[in-house]
Amino acid sequence: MISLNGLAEKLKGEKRVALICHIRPDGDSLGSAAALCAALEKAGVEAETYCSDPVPEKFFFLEQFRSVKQKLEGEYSALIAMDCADIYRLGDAAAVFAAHKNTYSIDHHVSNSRFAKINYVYDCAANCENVYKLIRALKVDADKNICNLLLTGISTDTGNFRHKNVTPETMRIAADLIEGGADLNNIYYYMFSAQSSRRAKLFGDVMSRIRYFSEGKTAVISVMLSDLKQTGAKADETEGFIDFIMGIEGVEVGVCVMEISAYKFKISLRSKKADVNAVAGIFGGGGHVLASGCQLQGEYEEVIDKITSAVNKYLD
Ligand SMILES: [Mn+2]
Repeated sequence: MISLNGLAEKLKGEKRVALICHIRPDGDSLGSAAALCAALEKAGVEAETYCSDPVPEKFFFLEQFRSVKQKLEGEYSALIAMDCADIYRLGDAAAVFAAHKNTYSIDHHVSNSRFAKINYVYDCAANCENVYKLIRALKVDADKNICNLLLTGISTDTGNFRHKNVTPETMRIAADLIEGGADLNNIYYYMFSAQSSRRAKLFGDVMSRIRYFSEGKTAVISVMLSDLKQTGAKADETEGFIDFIMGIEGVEVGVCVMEISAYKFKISLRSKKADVNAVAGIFGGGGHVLASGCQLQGEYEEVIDKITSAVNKYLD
């Protein structure tokens, strides 16, 4: 794998780059892309951020998240995938990316498929940790804006420093970012606490129907399209639901089954120990050992049966 210094040198030589976030963008993908975008501009490289899906409004508390483009226009000397484990995560940009001569992937997923020409993949809590180190290697000043963007990614990918993926290095980097002017309390408010009354209603509805499997070791929540319709909440407002069920006594694995269209479900998996990256892999998905996802098609009960049976095989 290319070194951080090697990567910094190569990036400095680029003329105009697009930093591509994954579909259904999260704080880490957006934060790592926007922070690197700002840093590259400081290093004299023309840079912009792109996402094939619109950025959810809850991210608009930081200016840079408002300027993420939904179109790739003109010539780019390089395309850079941020926080994407495979090329399909690029959404509409996947074809352009595959056809481009000069592509990079900067990521932290163990399941990363090394789909770019140059891959920097380092397993850590958030891709923003990688970008923090890359910005240091670029030798540009991480201003308050950059610090806020990076801390947003670290905060969101660690459940605000609650998940098992947090390491001493995560905390050291976070400390540096706070020293650099990042406002953790503000980030926490917009990322985890602020919610619409529609989301609060959806939360109540979904939690009133938790289902248990494997003697209570697996908890399953389901978000159906009818739930979204009845409450008026949006699919991206369900973030954090799955973390709530992980606190239930005896629960080892949490599953969120989200209906995305007729007979099509997006599955999110969280685990205290069991390898849910392997579980997601059975269905063509992936992610991390303790947090992963996949998609399943079929009747709702059939999907529940498939995923809970697969999880059961990986429980002790
Ligand atoms: Mn991430």
